[in-house]
Amino acid sequence: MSLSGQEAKKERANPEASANNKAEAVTFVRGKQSPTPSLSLKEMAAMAKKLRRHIIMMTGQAGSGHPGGSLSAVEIVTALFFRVLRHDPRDPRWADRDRFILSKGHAAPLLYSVLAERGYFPVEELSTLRKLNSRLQGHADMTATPGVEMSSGSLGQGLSFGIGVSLAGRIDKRDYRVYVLLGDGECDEGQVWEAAMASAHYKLDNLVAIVDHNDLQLDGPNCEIMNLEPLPDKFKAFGWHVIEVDGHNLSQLIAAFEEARKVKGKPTAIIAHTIKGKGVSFMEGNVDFHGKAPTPAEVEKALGELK
Ligand SMILES: Cc1ncc(C[n+]2csc(CCOP(=O)(O)OP(=O)(O)O)c2C)c(N)n1
Ligand SMILES: [Mg+2]
Repeated sequence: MSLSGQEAKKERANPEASANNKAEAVTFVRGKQSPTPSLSLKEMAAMAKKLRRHIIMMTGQAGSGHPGGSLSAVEIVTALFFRVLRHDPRDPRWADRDRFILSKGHAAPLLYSVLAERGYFPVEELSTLRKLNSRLQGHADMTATPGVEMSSGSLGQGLSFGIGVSLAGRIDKRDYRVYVLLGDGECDEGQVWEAAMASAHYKLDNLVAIVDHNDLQLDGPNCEIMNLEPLPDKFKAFGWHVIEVDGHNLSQLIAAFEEARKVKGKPTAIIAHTIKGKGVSFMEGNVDFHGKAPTPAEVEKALGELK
């Protein structure tokens, strides 16, 4: 059952009463009333598998879309949406919510999967991906879909957008945090580095950039198309606190987000080393599945591997 914004506000005013009425365990993050389900690592790993299944089924049914870069960032969004973010799916525009901005907008199936599982809209709606009149288009639309913070798809813009949201929080004296997910190929865009420079200039310690460092972009390896390395040193040189993690390790991701929370006076970049197509043998490290949907036979095979 979904609650209206008004009811959701009432519940937040009396969180204990509402928590008692819920089957799920509720954690109150940073002293605020955020119904964040406290999933164990094991439950989060199961959730990650579920998201991968959604991504395969959605792109398979649509016959188009971007499975590779959606699969590589599954653990990143699982950690964020099921452990880190202070947010309330019943009230997507809550002014104090933490913001998750998908800059690599082609990974919309990833965003839709986690939003649906977190309760922003029904899971059944995922099957409408890329269909006429669906609110789940190939690239996300912040005016149509609850939980989508930015309309993205044109690469390179999300970090700049994040700076605006982060500065607004400072001006409004709100303590929300801003998380921006970038692709590594996306970091070829000059705008990313203008934003990197500005984030450090404004000492945006409420801003975290996560780079899904899967070493591949649309049609080949980064090192052949535009060498990014040494990526961590580049962010450091721009004045960022940098953390490198295995982007498929939920404990490392959660620890990195906690570390970022404690950093003062500078933004944090989490370089998440990942595998494009992670979880499906014939998609892993295979650039062909950047922007190609699995065939019905491939869907079946992939789902068989994701049991
Ligand atoms: C400005 C812009 N240029 C080109 C594209 C086409 N495009 C879509 S995805 C992509 C590759 C992105 O690679 P990466 O950021 O590494 O994404 P991932 O590997 O996570 O899928 C490109 C070039 C685009 N969406 N926007
Ligand atoms: Mg990439």
